[in-house]
Amino acid sequence: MKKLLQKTALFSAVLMTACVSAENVQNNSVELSNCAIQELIPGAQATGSFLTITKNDDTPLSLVAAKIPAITDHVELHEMIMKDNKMIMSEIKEYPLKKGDNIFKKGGYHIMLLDVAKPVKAGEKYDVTLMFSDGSEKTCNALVKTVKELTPKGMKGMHHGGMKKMEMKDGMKMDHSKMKMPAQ
Ligand SMILES: [Cu+2]
Repeated sequence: MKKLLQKTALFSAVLMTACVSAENVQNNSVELSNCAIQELIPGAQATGSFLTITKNDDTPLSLVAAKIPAITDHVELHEMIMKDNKMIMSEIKEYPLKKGDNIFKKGGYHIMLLDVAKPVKAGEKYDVTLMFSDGSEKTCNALVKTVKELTPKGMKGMHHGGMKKMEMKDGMKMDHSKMKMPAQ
């Protein structure tokens, strides 16, 4: 019985998703800029996407997911948190947008591309689609940039403590094997 209920719930979820994507409503209250994806470091299977989401009004809206189908089907929203004195990446289910600029950048909130099975090289362009809590979407065409280009200026000079560890962790295959999420 429990299994049947689970199946029914799953089926409803699939139906709801299908409805939302069929409508494909574009969100008019947000603008996307500085859309970028970090090049894939040889040997790595994960990288990040960064951008600025500018919210033009006060209506409550959260970023709930992102899609980059030309690169991978496994995309997550991530934040950086301090754990045991180290900066580590952690998945978030939603990001409530504030009015004005919401900045996703290396070392902070970011869109994580996992299980990447193809090269992603500087100069290429890929669509990044953001999905919001009201069922709407917004797409930007992101330019692939080098690690150096995407590293915030303040981070480069920091050679001590957690920031360096964080910089080294970002985008490396090793770290993602440790952060397996339960299947949803
Ligand atoms: Cu991440």
